[in-house]
Amino acid sequence: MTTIGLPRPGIRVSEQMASAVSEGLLSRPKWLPAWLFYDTAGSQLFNQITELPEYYLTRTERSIFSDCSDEMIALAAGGGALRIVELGAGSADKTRLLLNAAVDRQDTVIYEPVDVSASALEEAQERIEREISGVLVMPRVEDYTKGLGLDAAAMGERRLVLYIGSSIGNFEPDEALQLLKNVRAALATGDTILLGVDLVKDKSTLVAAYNDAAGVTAAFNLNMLVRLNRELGADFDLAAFAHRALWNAGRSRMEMHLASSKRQRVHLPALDLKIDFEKGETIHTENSYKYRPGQVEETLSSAGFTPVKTWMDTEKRFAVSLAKAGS
Ligand code: AVJ
Repeated sequence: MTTIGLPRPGIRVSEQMASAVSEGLLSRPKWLPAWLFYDTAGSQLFNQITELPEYYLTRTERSIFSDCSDEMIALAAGGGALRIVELGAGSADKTRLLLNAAVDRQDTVIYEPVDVSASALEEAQERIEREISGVLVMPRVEDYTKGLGLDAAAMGERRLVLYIGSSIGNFEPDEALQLLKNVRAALATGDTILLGVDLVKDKSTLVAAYNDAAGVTAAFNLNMLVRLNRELGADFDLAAFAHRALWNAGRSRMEMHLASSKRQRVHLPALDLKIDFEKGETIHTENSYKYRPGQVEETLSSAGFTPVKTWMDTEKRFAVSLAKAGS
């Protein structure tokens, strides 16, 4: 039997984490939110994923930027000055290509990374101001999934919002649309968004990208349980859960799950919870939606943007779409 009671005093847990974990593990099927991946170890594992041979997303998007960033920046600027907002603090190296292109066109570029993590923002600010002269970093500690507040830009200055890396893929289609509508509402007519999305492709390429031979993605997925063990005093037996990656064609998404290899009970003392697992029962940890070519532009249009141009690699693995905030 699964029970829930009052959180045990003595273990400090954020309200957000406590409610997400108890809601998810008391649901059927069980789930945990993908944002839980990104503690310090998980962020390092994600950086390793981006360098794996099977994980084509990061290097494909980077190659699109290295070929086309000048054109992207010119179209976004439209002859004026640009200010660049990034949703998520950005692992910098793709963002750097765009910032360099902007610095080539104007003396100073204001870069506004938006992230919930103040430490991630500090790191990004330090690195970017050191590496690219001419960029002034103005970080914003904000949860952009709950709306976006931007100060008025200077006269004649346009904003370009970067939402790259297929981050939007973690959201359900209706949530993704709402997020883009919120971005539109924070912008002025003529401002632009650059959206990077992963595209539908053959199943074996997709599955390999989320189930690499070196096991880094498996470690990334299992790290969620390591985190719950540490932060909630839970007793997940890591050897009794296995990484699963599967392509859900009907919903056009890659899914990650953790499957229990036996019937077992897990205790989460910080939440005063006991959770039972059947043999083979799974915890759904992530969805990564894959778009059809053309679907990105449709979604942007529905959110109040006018598509300007979409760039893809020659194999049509990944798309970067620029769209203008309509009047
Ligand atoms: C950071 C959400 C784009 O969905 O591909 C990588 C995270 N999950 N491997 C993705 C992830 C498994 C990644 N995003």
